Amino acid sequence: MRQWATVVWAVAALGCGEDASVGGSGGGHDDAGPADAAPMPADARAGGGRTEGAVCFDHVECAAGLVCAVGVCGAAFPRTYSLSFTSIALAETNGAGEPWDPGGGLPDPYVVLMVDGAEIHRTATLTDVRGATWRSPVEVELDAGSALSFAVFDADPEAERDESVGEVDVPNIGVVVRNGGFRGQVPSLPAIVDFDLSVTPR
Ligand SMILES: [Ca+2]
Ligand SMILES: [Ca+2]
Repeated sequence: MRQWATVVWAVAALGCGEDASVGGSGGGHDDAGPADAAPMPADARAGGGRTEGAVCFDHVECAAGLVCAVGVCGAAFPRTYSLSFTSIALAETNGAGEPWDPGGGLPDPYVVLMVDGAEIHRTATLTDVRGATWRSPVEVELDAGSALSFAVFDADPEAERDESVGEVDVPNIGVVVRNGGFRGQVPSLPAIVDFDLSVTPR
């Protein structure tokens, strides 16, 4: 049986500037697997009751199970979404508390996005930066059972392989699409100070 890591996510809702902290609970952490987040409550952005086809400006105005896509409430799934891993901020040292590069250089981050375990996008690798931003959206069809995850790496061209900073499972995709994305911290991965994955319906 899968065990959830004990985590607390700080998630900012897109478009309205609100911050919502969601507390998680659970048992031990499976060190071999990706970092998990506790599922957010399904009614986190339950909000309004506008039905399919109604005009909208924000997902929260649409009834549960719908998103506001190009100004009209429509079924959240299945639907094509634009995913964009827009930024990451890394700590001064890696997860082991050591310098990112032999000799003390800054990290060289890139991020791999996955749906159901298959890579769908890889950002460019940026050199010697703790804070990275990208503009490289990718479109992908998601359904209610899609498993979205991402893996963060520090490129180490002189090493045998790039350094894995961590892998994160995105919880509760139905809530994430209505929040417009997934962002915050990964308490079980202290080397990741902040990240922002934007999810926009097409
Ligand atoms: Ca470097
Ligand atoms: Ca490096």
